[in-house]
This record gives sequence, C-alpha cells and structure tokens, in this order.
Amino acid sequence: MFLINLKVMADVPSIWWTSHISLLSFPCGHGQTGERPANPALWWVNGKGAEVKWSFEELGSLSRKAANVLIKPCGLKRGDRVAVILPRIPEWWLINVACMRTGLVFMPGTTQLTAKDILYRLRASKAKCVVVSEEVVPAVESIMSECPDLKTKLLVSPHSQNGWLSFQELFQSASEEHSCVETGSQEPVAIYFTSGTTGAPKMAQHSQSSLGIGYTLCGRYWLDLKSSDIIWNMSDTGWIKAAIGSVFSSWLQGACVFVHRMAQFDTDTFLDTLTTYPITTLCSAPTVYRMLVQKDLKRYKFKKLRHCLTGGEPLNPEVLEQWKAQTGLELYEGYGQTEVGIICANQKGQEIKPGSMGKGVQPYDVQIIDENGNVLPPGKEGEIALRLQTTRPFCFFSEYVDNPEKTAATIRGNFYVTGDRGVMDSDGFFWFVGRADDVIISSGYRIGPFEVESALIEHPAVVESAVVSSPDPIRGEVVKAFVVLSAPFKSSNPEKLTLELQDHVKKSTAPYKYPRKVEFVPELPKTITGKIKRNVLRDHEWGRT
Ligand code: BCO
Repeated sequence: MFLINLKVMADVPSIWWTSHISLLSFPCGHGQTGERPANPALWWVNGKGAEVKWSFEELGSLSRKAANVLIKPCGLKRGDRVAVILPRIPEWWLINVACMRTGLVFMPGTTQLTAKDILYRLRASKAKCVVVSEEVVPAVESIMSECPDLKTKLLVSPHSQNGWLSFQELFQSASEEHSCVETGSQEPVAIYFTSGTTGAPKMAQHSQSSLGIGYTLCGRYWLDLKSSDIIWNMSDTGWIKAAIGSVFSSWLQGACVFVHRMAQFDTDTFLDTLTTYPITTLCSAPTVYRMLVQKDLKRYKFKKLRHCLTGGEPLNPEVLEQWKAQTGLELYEGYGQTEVGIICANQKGQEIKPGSMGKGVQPYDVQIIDENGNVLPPGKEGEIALRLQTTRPFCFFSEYVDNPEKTAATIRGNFYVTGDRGVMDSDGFFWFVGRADDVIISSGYRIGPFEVESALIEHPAVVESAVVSSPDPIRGEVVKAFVVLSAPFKSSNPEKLTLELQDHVKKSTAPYKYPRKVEFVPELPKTITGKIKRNVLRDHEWGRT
C-alpha cells in the first residue's frame, strides 16, 4: 500500500517526492539535489498568443481547487467515474490531477467522439459526471436522457449553459484547501476505451499503481527526462499516450509538459513550434514524422530539441533514416498498448536496428510465444507476449471492466498476449509483423473493424461490408471498406457515393475511423457458415497470397 505520487508531488517540495519514489526502489537519477525544477510544470500555448505557465506549486493549488469543485458542487464521491471529453486545454490537466486527489476514476475521450460514442461510454461505465467543452455539449444533450446514472454535467467554457454547471464559475469560488484521499495501490485511477476485433470498445481499467508508478520507468529510460527537460507529446487527450507523455512519466521526472492547443494538425505550425519554443523532447506518432520528412527540414533550426520519440504504430526504417539525415537526431521508437504501457523500446545509449522496435523494457519479460503459450526461439514468428509472475506486473491494467471473458482471453498459460505478431532476433531485438486479429492500426489509432462496419450498415446504400487495413505511405495503414450495395444504389456514381459513405461514418462514429478507401463489390468472401473472411480481403490489399 502506498500513497500515490502526482497528487502529492504537486503539493510538496520536490525533495520529498524524489526521495519518496526512490524509496520504492526505482533507480536513482537526477533531481535528487532537492532543487525545484526551474521549468514550469505545464506550459500551454494556443498558437494565437495565449499562454499558460504553471509551476508545480500552482498546479498543486489549482488542482486542489478543481478537486473541491468535483467533490462539493458536483457531489462526486471516491470511486465515481468521470468522463472527461476535452481538447488540449489546461483544465484537462487540472481535472486529471483533481480526480487523483479525490479518488475519482478519470475516463478521457477524444473530442472526435460522436453522440453515439458518448452514449455508449456513459452507459457502459455508468459515469456519474461528464466534463466537456462547448463543442461537445450538443452531442451530450442529445443522449443524456438515455443515461440514468449521469448526475452531473460540468462545462469548461467562458460561457455558461442552461442545465450545466460552469467549471470556471465554481473554480473561482472554490477553496484551495483539500486533503488527498489515501488511495490503495489497486484502486482504479483511470479507464480507457480500447477497440478490438468484435463488439464495442472495451474498458481497460488502470490502477493507482499501474499508471502512477508504472510510468516512472518509462519517463526515466525511454523518454530520458530530467527536470530541465521540456517535453512536447503530441497525443490527443483521449489516449493513454497522453497519460504517459503528458502527465505521469513527465511530471514524475519533474519535467515540463509543453502543450500546443492546435485544433487541427498542421506540419508548418508544428515545425514553427519546434523552432520557437525550447522543447527538448518530442514524442509523436510515426505518421507525423512521415509527414514531416516530406518537408525540407534542413531549413528549420530547432531551438533545443535533443531527444525524439515515436510510438502507437510501426515506424518504417526509411523515415528513421530520413529524420536523422535531415535533423541529425535519432528517432527512438517505443511499442506498447493501452493495457500495458510501453513494453519494448529503443532507448538512449543502446544500439538501434532500423525497423526494430528495440528490446523489452523494465519491468517486463517480453517473449514471442506460439498458440499453446510456448516460448519460441529467436527468428521464429509468433505472438508478442509478456510473462506473468505470481502477481500481475505492477504496471498492468487491472481488467476490462464488466468483461471477465475478454480479460481472461488475454492470458495464455503464463503469458499476457498482446494480439500483435512479431519476431525476436538473436540479439533480443523485437520486430513487429502485424496484428494477430482484425484490428486496424492507422496513424497511431487502434480501430475496430466492427465499429466501422456498424456505422456503414446504418446507411441505406449498404447491404453489408467488410472493413480491413490497407497499406498507406503516410498513415502506415488506412481503413478500407468493401461494400455490397443495395439495389437502389447499384447505379449510383461511385465517387459521390464514396464521399457520402465517408461523411456518414464521420457523423456516426469518431471521424478518425472513417474508411479512407472504399471499394464496391458484388459480394464478400465468406466461410461455409457465412462468416465474412476479412483475412482474404486484407491479404489481397497487402499483396499477400
Ligand atoms: O484526413 P482528413 O481531413 O480526411 O480527416 C480527418 C479530419 O479532417 C476528420 N475530422 C476530424 N474531426 C471532424 C472530422 N470530420 C468531420 N467532422 C469532424 N468533427 O477526421 C479525420 C481524422 O483523422 P486524424 O485524427 O488522423 O487527423 P489528422 O489531422 O490527419 O491528424 C494526423 C495525426 C497524425 C496528427 C493524427 O492521426 C494523430 O494524432 N495520430 C496519433 C494518434 C495517437 O496518439 N495514438 C496513440 C494511441 S495510445 C497507444 O498507441 C498506446 C501506446 C502505449
């Protein structure tokens, strides 16, 4: 049992929390001089002149105020689930820490979620509170009558709305006095919705131990952070990568988290930001680096950049080499999952084999196993798996909430199976091969084909569809839909109908899932029992026999 650290470290001199963490037997590093980091804890800009800088002390007092908002006017109690659908605004960080202080379970979601996605999340989780920005209000309003457990709607906006509590107003009058709840290591801290081959997204629950302590190692070794560093982690607030790079791993090292509000990704703004601000550490999806190396990077002088990281999808060796040739900087790939964090990585000081995602990282024992749970020798392809000791590794997710079958399905013998296929070479380097199931990894997003097929079938033109991955030079892979048309649409203009279907999917579910490729086919390949053979279509797309 231990008290968890971020909520505490925001309150007390850094000497306390560095020694607290080393008490937990983590390797000692920097920051042990007891000096407070010179950098702010959070440095936020919106690209239009607005800027917020909070020291760790300010983060402490402001998050105590935010905790009082959640507990008093919102009436939330320890263990309640809070859905937080906010863009990259400073309040996201405050509410995140406030949930830790109060023992509330933080459930982040991207602002790309549609009303249908939000309805599913609120109902499945029985969330007591939803926290949103103005643009998400209409979606919540349209479905809240179907969410009997939802008690509180909190709006983060300078404008108030009928039926919504105003975070800004309540925050102004909230007290700075708040005592942290003393949470246990296995108490839930966050829930992430994660897509699989079938059904709706599962709720992967993390504990105080898995996020709070698990990511210390990642901050120290993969991100190589010190209190003098300023890290810009591009990930949207809805993904675990935001928890890794923009909260736990960074702040536990005393590093400054840099945030650019950037509503729409744009390479010019991105590169200007690196030349304007003293960012030392950059973490972004391979798709972003693929977009960046299209530019003449030698024209840009990055102010302080020293360490570049990537993850969320496989990185191609050409991009690593082009990035290095143009910037002089290595690109360190990390491989992981929402459920288990970073499990393999190229780390500073170690050899990098272009195309490999590095070696297994502490505290994991990463192996390649066969379908019976036997460890395979180097060079043999199998499933990437993590060896389980008598207890689950402390940085593991706790379970898929209300889904013991899916939780159990991740275990094979003495191993947790990732669902990814790979090979380990004789030097212990891991090489990604692909998903063992039908999940699509596009631009760093994990997309379940069933979710896209369910959206497509709502359209009157679609009799049935099969959604698979298809190669793409920028996004690694993209969503491709094979669609069988209903009779009235068979003679429609294919280009026009493609756009209509794409638009329909963007409205039905989070737009990042929309099929960037659509092919109309007379029928889909099926087994004799009538099950669609997605693998046949996928193999065809990837030119495999
Ligand atoms: O590309 P299009 O323009 O055709 O479509 C885009 C958007 O325009 C569109 N869209 C967004 N909001 C919309 C909308 N359309 C209609 N209505 C709206 N309200 O939808 C498409 C969204 O695609 P996107 O998000 O990929 O956009 P974009 O601008 O191309 O961004 C590129 C990236 C690379 C910045 C973005 O894909 C990205 O952030 N990728 C990384 C995702 C990530 O962080 N993954 C990590 C997950 S955690 C993990 O892997 C565990 C590791 C331990």
